[in-house]
Amino acid sequence: MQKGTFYCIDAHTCGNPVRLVTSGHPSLVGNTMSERRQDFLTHHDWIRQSLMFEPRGHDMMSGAFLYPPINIENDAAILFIETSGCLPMCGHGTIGTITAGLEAGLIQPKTPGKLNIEVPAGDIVVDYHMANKKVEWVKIYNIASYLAHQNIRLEVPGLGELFVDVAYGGNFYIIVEPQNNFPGIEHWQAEDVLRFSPLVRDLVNQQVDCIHPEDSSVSGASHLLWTGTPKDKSADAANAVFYGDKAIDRSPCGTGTSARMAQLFAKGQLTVGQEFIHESFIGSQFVGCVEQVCQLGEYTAIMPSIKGWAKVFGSNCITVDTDDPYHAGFQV
Ligand code: PYC
Repeated sequence: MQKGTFYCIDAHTCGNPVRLVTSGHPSLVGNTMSERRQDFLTHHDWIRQSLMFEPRGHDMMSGAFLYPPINIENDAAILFIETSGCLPMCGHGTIGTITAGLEAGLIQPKTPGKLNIEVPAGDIVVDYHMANKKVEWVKIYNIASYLAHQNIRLEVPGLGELFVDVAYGGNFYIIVEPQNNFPGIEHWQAEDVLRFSPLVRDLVNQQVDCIHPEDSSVSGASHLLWTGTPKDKSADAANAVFYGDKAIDRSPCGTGTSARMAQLFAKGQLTVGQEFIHESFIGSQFVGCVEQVCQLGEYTAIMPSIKGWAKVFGSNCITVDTDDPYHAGFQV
């Protein structure tokens, strides 16, 4: 039995995949994209699993659906899908979705060069530049980001004592800076990130609560951001961002960069208007900036921006048919 047929545009943002699904959208219930995200997870999650997990996807697979905006003043809404679920916000996913959506004519901007976009984490503004029908860059003015916890002490099996911070940039990030038992990401291999990240994540979630002050459906430290010295001297810092069960972001990670800037700002190491060039695990870069300061509940937060690029490299039509024993996808 045919469960669904999904046309997709495949792209990558600075090396990390973005599969923009252009047909087969389930209609979603809810007054906000956050409520619609919950509705998707409750009633339609098989679509995410079939399109993101093996054999149709892989550990790093990440994608999105474009929807009409709930508020007609806005240009579009995005629902993110990836191996670990539906993220409240995804920076590389937004850059890829906007690039693919504009190039394919799926987004009609009310004002050329500027878009107002609804995502589950809130409303964001996007600037972009297009030349010869190609999007050259996308700049996201992201949601309010803040440092949630500082200096949490952990005892990590196989590693020892570790001190970490937790900051929010659209997802909650555990940020690990170089210290006694972590020499910096430039001295680690991918295997180290994959081995220790799930252990650190479990320990942090046992020790502290991470709940968004305005949306309790956004909770739990889900991502890790291991920091270090960049390979390229033009960058300010390097990272390896771990997400899902086995993924290291190939892009510098938009929500991770937002969380990192919020952490550095709160510690007096970044100021308003200052650029922050973030290098990914494979050496690609995003340019971040602390745009302004705001209040989010009890927290002093920042409004960050992230600028990057994406390339569309193909399209496909994926069928999900129950005569395939692996139609629901699997993870190993
Ligand atoms: O760019 O925000 C991001 C992101 C989240 C997970 C992978 N990339």
